[in-house]
Amino acid sequence: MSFKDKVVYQIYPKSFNCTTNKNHGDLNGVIEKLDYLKELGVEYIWLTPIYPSPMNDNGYDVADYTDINPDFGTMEDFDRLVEEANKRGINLMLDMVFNHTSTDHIWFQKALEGDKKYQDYYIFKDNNNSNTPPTNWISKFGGNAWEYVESLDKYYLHLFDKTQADLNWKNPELREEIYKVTNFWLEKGVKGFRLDVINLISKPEKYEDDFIGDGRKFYTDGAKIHQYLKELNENTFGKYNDVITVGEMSSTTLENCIKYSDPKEKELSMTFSFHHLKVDYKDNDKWSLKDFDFIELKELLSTWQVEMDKNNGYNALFWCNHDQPRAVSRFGDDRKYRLESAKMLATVIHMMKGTPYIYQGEEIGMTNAKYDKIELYSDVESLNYYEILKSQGKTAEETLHILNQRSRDNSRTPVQWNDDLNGGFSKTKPWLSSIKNYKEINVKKSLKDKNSIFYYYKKLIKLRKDYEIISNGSFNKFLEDHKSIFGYKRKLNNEELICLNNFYEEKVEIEIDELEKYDILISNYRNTNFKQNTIKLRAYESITLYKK
Ligand code: TEU
Repeated sequence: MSFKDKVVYQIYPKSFNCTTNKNHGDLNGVIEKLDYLKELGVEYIWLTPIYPSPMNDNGYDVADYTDINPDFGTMEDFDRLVEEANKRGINLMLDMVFNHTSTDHIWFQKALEGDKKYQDYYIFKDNNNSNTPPTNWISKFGGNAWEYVESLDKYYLHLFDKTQADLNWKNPELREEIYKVTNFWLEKGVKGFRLDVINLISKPEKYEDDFIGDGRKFYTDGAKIHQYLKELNENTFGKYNDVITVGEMSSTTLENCIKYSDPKEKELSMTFSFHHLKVDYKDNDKWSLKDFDFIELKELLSTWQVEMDKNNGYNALFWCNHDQPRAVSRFGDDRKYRLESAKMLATVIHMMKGTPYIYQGEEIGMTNAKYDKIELYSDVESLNYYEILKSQGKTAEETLHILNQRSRDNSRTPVQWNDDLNGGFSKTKPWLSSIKNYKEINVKKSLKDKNSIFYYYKKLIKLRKDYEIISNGSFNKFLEDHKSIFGYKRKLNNEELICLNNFYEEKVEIEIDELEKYDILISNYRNTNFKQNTIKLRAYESITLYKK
């Protein structure tokens, strides 16, 4: 089965569409919008976690892997969703959080009661009267990564929130449980999995302090990771030839991603990596701002394109997800050139080799929330860092300014469906405030305007199906050192495609040999500025040329 000409749409159910009187979205809300997604042309939906959960990390703290969070609906709703999606040629991908569970999970609860079997499902370390955590590792959400349990006189490891306890993959019994869970969903007709921070599951033999970093070097792409993935594959989704998998790879390397996604290795179909989304981190620190480094951005994306392809790896392509600020606010201009820059950014990703992922709202050019009060933020990471940054001497105002750009809440706001109250998302006040611009930016308006970002995405999705060069052609760097254009070429047999994208407002001219031989495949301006062999690209202009 080839999935390489298909596009995935990510849904964050809590913020997608509400069909009850509550303040959050639900599964029926997804069913209600399937026709909309069919119109867009996507063939997979990735649902972020929908399982029972205390929701301290919005579902990434799973309390039961094989049930549905009653806030989102019932198992019947889920079955109906699979069926209704399938009727429209859409498959479902579920988000599996196998690095950790919620501390509300029955396994953890039994561990707390002293059950040794379940203690061995997690990573507990004796206190031994030391009263200091086993290592100095820092949790991804701030603070030390170990939590003390007085009743056991032990610490347990949590790389994320303290209510997200890391699982012990060394334990074969735990691994069997994970296979059971995966098979449960496969039997329900799920056709894909997104594996949350899966490259963190292989923990070290020895636990030691990290004197330079936050500890990640000891557990990222760990010694047994490839073995664990091969076994998971063999015991679960590897038995199906129509199931796709994408691993979320935190702080990974190209070499590892090649191995994770090389079909010969029988691990995963593709990987998400994040290096290109750190080009605006000052000193590699998410909470220190700087303008994005354009040359570095191009270099990273291009190198991953070339190297993954050369070595049989395969990329998941994306700018946006529920953890990232909106790309149009980050790399584009979300005011004057919102339309142009959103389309340009879309082109950059969709003309590359790999599987493109669209995050809800991206297809209409939704922007960052930029809340002006800390009370409006909800994400555990943002609230923790608000305190941490202030304790480091930043003023409340400075801290808010950082959250305006870096908070995960920026992209978690309710989808803007129309210009009714709350953007048509819900009748009651949503769990996270709608962005005020919903009157101008919404689905209803986009569907009425043939020039909208929505129809541009629709066209990109269709082009991938119609032109094999997009899914299969080789990738060649082009204009590598150019200060404002991100250009690349694709080749397949005698076909050639040139993708040109202006990342800035200033106009720029470039020369293309034998320009007259090319047609325009897609562009975000109505008419083009061609003169002999030169093209003048206007603000955020994107042009893709094609010749046969
Ligand atoms: O995210 C993993 C992850 O490390 C980041 O994207 C994280 O949000 C960032 O490093 C913080 O600065 C995954 C999920 O996508 C995220 O929503 C979860 O919170 C996290 O795992 C824990 O399950």
